[in-house]
Amino acid sequence: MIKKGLLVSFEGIEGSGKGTQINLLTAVLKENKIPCQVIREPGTTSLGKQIREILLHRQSHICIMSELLLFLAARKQLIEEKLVPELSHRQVIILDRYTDSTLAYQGTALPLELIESLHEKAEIRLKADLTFYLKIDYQLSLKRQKQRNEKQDFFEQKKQDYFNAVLNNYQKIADREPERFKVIEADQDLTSVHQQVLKIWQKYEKNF
Ligand code: Z5A
Repeated sequence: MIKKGLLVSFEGIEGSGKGTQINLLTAVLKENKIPCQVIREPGTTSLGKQIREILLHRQSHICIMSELLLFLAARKQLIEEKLVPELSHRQVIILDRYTDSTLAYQGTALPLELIESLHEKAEIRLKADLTFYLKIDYQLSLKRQKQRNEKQDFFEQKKQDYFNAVLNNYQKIADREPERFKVIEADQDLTSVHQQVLKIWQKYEKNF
């Protein structure tokens, strides 16, 4: 495949504002006539939707390795069915979560090296070109979740220790890959967070 598109992902714990900031960035791209689309992981392909339902609203125990393999199955399908064909066009594909989520979340129970080697074995090699990590702490995540007052899914029911481990894993990625994985302080108001995203995007856009 000749890759003409750009893969931009958003990461962060629940309520960090991924959906909100994706909408704001998409509006700017559209205003500037830059073709773009948003993809949610898992959940964009038909298989992905089914896997999302199994994982988020599980009816029985799923062991951690099966959980990991299900996320990978959804990702593999997404790459084959959607990302590879779409990236052959010049456009920005914005991913609401991608491989870093797996390292951060499933990495709370499994070694990061194992997760990376399974990606490699499954030939999931397509990496995000640019990632915005919306960094907030657990207390703020909880507060925003409560404001929404929605029924909690499997991951949202997890406790503080779990989310601190997720945050720790995100930090490891930030330390390891500062060029790609951009940390945004997301405990500020919507507009300030958007300005930070735009500043990074505008620098990056020049190479696109
Ligand atoms: N998961 C995994 O374990 N492994 C994997 O490989 C992958 C995923 C891919 C999918 O959740 C779950 O799957 C996820 C990890 C796991 N765990 N959970 N839970 P998801 O992606 O469907 O949902 P989410 O991450 O939980 O998204 P979210 O709760 O919708 O959060 P968000 O998109 O980051 O936030 P938002 O919807 O933009 O904002 C949340 C609320 O806060 C909303 O009312 C906003 O108006 C408000 N908000 C946003 N920004 C601000 C600011 N700056 N100030 C004040 N209020 C704000």
